[in-house]
Amino acid sequence: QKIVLATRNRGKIAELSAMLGPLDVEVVGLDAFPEIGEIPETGKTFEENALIKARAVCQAAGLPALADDSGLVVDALAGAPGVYSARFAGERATDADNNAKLLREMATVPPERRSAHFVCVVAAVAPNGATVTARGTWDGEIARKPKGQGGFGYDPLFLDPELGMSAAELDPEQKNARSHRGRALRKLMDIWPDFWKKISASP
Ligand code: ITT
Repeated sequence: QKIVLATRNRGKIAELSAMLGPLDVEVVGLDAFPEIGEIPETGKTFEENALIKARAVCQAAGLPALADDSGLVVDALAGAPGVYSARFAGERATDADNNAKLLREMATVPPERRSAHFVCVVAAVAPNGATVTARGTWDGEIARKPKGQGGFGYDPLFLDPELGMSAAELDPEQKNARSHRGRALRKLMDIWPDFWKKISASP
């Protein structure tokens, strides 16, 4: 059985692919479906957006699809950038643009108010309508300057207080073991057999 990974974010593709090994499914990338264009993420929650992406790709590809909607929630910024994390500095913003904006907005925030967390919701949808979602979070703090070369997105600015390292300083296995995406994926794996049974059932 095949499943389409409904994301164009290379960082997510690397992390999700590495963790999907145990599921005994063939993971197909969106590259195999050039006809699938931008999917408007109109939801107000991570759950809504993950489902929007998984449903759109499932319908277009005619195969089960797995989507990830994720982002950084910063307490001192009243939860921003949240579901707008990819577009924090504008519609075509790069990771560097977004990180620069985050540093600017946090410039005057004292150490004791720099708490934040990452959120990841993964959603899988099958052609017969079977649906499953799982959420993971990762608590940390926003650094004063970027550290580390690994990961993607806001990783160089996200400090894990227990390790005293940024997410970009962790190797991929260490990051997956602690991250919002790793936690969401492990929860998904727990409920996967049930979902897979529903996939083969008639609608
Ligand atoms: P797709 O919709 O194609 O999956 P996207 O990058 O637009 O790709 P999102 O809308 O879910 O995905 O935005 C998530 C953003 O949150 C992402 O671009 C990063 O900036 C940030 N983010 C999510 N997970 C992260 C992680 O593990 N480390 C660093 N930043 C992360």
